[in-house]
Amino acid sequence: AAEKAEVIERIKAQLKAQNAVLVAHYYVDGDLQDLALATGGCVSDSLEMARFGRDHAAQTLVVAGVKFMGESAKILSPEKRVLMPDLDATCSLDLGCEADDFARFCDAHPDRKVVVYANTSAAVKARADWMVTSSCALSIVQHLKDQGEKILWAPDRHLGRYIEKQTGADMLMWNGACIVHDEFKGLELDLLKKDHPGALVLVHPESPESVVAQADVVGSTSQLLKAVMEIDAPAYIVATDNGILHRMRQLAPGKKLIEAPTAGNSATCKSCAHCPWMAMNALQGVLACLEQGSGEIQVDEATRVKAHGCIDRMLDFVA
Ligand code: CIZ
Ligand code: SF4
Repeated sequence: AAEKAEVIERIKAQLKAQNAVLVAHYYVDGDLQDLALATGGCVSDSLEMARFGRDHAAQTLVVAGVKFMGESAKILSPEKRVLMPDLDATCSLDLGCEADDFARFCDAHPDRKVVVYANTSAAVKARADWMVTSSCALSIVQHLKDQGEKILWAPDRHLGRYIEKQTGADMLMWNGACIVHDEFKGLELDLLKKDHPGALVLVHPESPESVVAQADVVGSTSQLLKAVMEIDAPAYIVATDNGILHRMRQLAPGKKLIEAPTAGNSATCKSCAHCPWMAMNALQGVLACLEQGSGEIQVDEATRVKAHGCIDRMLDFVA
């Protein structure tokens, strides 16, 4: 514990000396979330992390999250240095949607508007017309449908199917999934609900259809957090990465939070819904990237400018 306190003090000193700010995702270790807040940074979803970094006066952004989040921060803030504790921290959606394969898919369907989820590389965003996040995906696809557009969607098939069902849009889908959310189980959730009558079921739309179908609230991480704070219920069953429970407990103290079941949930494994790449973020890594200037995110300028256009289209739409 003494060692941890020392690492925290050294990070604080480095942040100050280098005019740097720490932004953390809801899914990373609670210590990192607390440190981000204690040092004037933020804890939020991927979009808010990028926006916060863009609007902050710091010259260096330390992004505790996964690679596409660091890239998004760099895309919005090219003049800033963006560091990450571990550049190997990525995402199954990003990994499963390689830029050249994706470009071929797009080339084969030139009649469709290309809409990609935030969880993609800068190179994939550069090939897209629109980027969306889980909080605005429905309204943007609805808008495109209303304009008579057909859509090419990538990479998360569960989120895509949910949007297709809600909007009735014509969507051709890439076959990607989040390895964390894909593991939530509808049958086990149904049984768990019977044990907790009246519990509010909160589901991230990267989850399978059988899980989304049982939700009281379907939404992005920020929307699920807001639901716990604002809606009264005897308990809340949460179907998203369990890293978010740390912030939920802080913002809604005393509320009963229950993790939604995954296949791994059993007497021996009660909390399997945690992203292995988010888990690569640690205090030591934050200190190392600040002290050594390691883990810097680079995005080539041509790619960055194109990807920026696709993110800006969304930002203008939600403004
Ligand atoms: O599942 C993720 O990685 C999410 C929800 C990212 C984000 O904050 O948009
Ligand atoms: Fe990607 Fe899923 Fe991890 Fe989020 S939780 S970074 S979507 S693998």
